[in-house]
Amino acid sequence: MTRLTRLLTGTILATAFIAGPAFAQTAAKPAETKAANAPDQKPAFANQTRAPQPAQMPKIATETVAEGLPHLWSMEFLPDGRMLVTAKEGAMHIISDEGEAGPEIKGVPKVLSGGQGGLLDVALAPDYETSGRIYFSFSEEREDGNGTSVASAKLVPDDAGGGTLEDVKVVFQQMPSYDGNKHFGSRLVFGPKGELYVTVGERSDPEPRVQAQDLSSGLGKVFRIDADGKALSDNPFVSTQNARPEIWSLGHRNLQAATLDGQGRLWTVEHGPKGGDELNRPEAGKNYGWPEVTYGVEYSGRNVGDGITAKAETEQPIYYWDPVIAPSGMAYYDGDAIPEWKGAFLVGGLVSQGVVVLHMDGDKVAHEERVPLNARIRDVKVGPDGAVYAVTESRSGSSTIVKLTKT
Ligand SMILES: [Ca+2]
Repeated sequence: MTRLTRLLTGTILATAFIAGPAFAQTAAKPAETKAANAPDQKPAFANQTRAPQPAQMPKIATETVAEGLPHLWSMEFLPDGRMLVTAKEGAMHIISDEGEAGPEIKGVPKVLSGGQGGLLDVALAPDYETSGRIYFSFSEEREDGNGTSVASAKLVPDDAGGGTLEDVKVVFQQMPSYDGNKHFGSRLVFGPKGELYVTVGERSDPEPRVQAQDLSSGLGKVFRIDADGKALSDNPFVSTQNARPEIWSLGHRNLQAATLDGQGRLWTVEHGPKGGDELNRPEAGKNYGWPEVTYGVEYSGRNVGDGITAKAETEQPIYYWDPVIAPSGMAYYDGDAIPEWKGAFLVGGLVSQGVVVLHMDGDKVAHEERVPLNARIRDVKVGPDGAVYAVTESRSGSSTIVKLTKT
């Protein structure tokens, strides 16, 4: 060992020692152990990726509560405790308390279910108990291509465990249309004032994806609309010339996970490139970077654009994953049944085949925990009983619903 190396080693050791208290909690190992796709990229702050596992992790038991279901995309609990589910091919069902899918709900509009398209998210209107109205997003075939659209309808359940959608109206269309079958998003989340956040994708291909930075395009955005699909008057770009007034935030890739936190604020997890999935708390008018600024690399292994991970006037993700988890649905845990998870985000992973639990410290991630479920997870919800429910999907096109409880 040369004297210089010794000196450097000494310096590093000394630094690590001095920094000890600040990094004390990083003694626990991160859940992720696989090599990064972009090992030269460095996080912008501590715990922006590979946060350590928590010291205390609950023992989780799993129970399949429904199986043999069609290929589901999303799930929502009805006020009576039954589940309302969407199937990618374009069907909607109510799952009985016994875990049986009821007859197909009538009146669901035709959806484009090829590729990543289909019947996507479903959400109950805030006044569902009196109005019966639901909102759902889907890939819509259009004359000039296709795109993600949002419809509203009145769900009228029947005694046979099925029901009918009445007064179906498409209230919002992501524009422009594009002739592709990838990156449709989407999730629907009602905010505390009844505003509806709609997340979409940027349609993936090189030509449309750059429009994530373009305020005149609806690709790669989070939207904020009212119950009729109109822009809210206090949206950030209502007075910006040529901007689409429904835009809330920009620079997103493919947003398939979104939820409110305990303060009623929107959080999202988006599919990034290879090694670039990210957690954000989208704020009004802010730019989340894609495709100019991102962690990760193209599927080919090449840089995305200039290969930069930070730039002025773009937001750093609160957290990112390299390798990716391939996020689907997410939920905020405010139940009591699993106390260790109180205040955590639960994110479904398609590729990671389980639920990712993000323990927060304010608006930063303190710990990342993984619950392996050995199945692609398409959606995650917290039940009225405080248990966590994960929707699985198989490559052969069927789904189950798995209940997670603390043992
Ligand atoms: Ca980003």
